[in-house]
Amino acid sequence: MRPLSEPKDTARLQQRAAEAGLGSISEKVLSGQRLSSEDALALYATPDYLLVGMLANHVRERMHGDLTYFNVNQHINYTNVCNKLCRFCAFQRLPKQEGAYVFTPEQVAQKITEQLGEPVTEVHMVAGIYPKLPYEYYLDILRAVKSARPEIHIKAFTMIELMQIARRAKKPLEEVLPELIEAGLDSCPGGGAEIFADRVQKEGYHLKNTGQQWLDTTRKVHAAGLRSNCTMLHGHIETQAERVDHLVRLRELQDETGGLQCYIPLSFHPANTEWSHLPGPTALDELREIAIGRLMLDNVPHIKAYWIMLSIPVAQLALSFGADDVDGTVVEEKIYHEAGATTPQGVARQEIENWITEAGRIPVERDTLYSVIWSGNEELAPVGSAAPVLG
Ligand code: V47
Repeated sequence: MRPLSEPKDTARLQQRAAEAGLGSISEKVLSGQRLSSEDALALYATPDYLLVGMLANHVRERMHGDLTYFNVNQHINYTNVCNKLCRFCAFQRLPKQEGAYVFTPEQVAQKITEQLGEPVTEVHMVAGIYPKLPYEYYLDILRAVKSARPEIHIKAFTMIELMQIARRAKKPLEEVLPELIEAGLDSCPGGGAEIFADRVQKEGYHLKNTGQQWLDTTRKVHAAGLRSNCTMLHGHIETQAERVDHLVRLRELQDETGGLQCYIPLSFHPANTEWSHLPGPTALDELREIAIGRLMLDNVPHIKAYWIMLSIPVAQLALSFGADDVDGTVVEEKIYHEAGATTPQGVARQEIENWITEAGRIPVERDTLYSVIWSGNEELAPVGSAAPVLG
């Protein structure tokens, strides 16, 4: 097994980069310097995908060695009713549409109770925007989860949900967040960031928050003491320059707050959406997106290869293209499955451990805040410690 910080043969990497006209980018990567927007555009432009992956893998191994994180989690989507009409979404329903549902707090608690036999440490709870739901409903579903499983970590509510909750509370978010925390909220997921550029927001999801509102809301979440994740939905109508703009704005936010734990590039799945005519990204596009995310977001500790979206084989490859996390067991995923995902809706903990090992990496079970729960290598990642990040 390789040690966490083994010096790598960088000469071959440098030579390959020089041949591809990316010598100066490679030098920056090897010496730990920040890449510019122009560098990112050059990484998108090169046909040498493998080189981009090798550079990202260099950074991944510098930061995490072979350690690869996962958790035992479950998803609850408490309603699919939504008034935002996002063109990329297959999950949303109008209130009277067939298949529309809203879980009561009791039904939410029931979903948690059903998993009590499993070692679940996190519930990921997000949903559509249904204006009829009162402020109390959101507090009640948090309390329902905690009363069913007091020790579970609740990672809930994307920025648009938080904006809606504050609207229903008729109070500023700064006042609402402590009340949500009191009711059980522990952190926020990274979804809903989409692509920040106004052009894409106007064309694809004009009723939803702007990119600036997503960033401003996340800033408030971090100021309230919560950690969160971040995402970018790629492979639809956005340009490469708009992706770079998105990554740079995430990096600037992280310089300011330090509250982002993990970046997850989300591949657009077209089935059953208004953009079903678009092809969606290829596996190579997905791997390149993971790699460029790792290279650009030098201040975000973790890059997640969300296996539900990528498929397990592509997620395994992503572990050599910059990713050091694969999300978790998931249990009941709906958003991607409505949009044509053919992966299972959940896998056993042991399966994740096995396929991380098959990919030549060391599995480490973490909690939501990246404390080590179980370790495939106690020396490198002791149980109870914070996930090591080397540089
Ligand atoms: O917010 C919706 C996106 C997100 C589609 O924080 C779609 O740890 C592709 O955010 N094709 C939900 N994407 C998933 C998400 C997430 C997943 C795993 C971990 C974490 C985390 C966050 O999926 C939505 C939206 O941006 N989405 N529809 C679609 N058709």
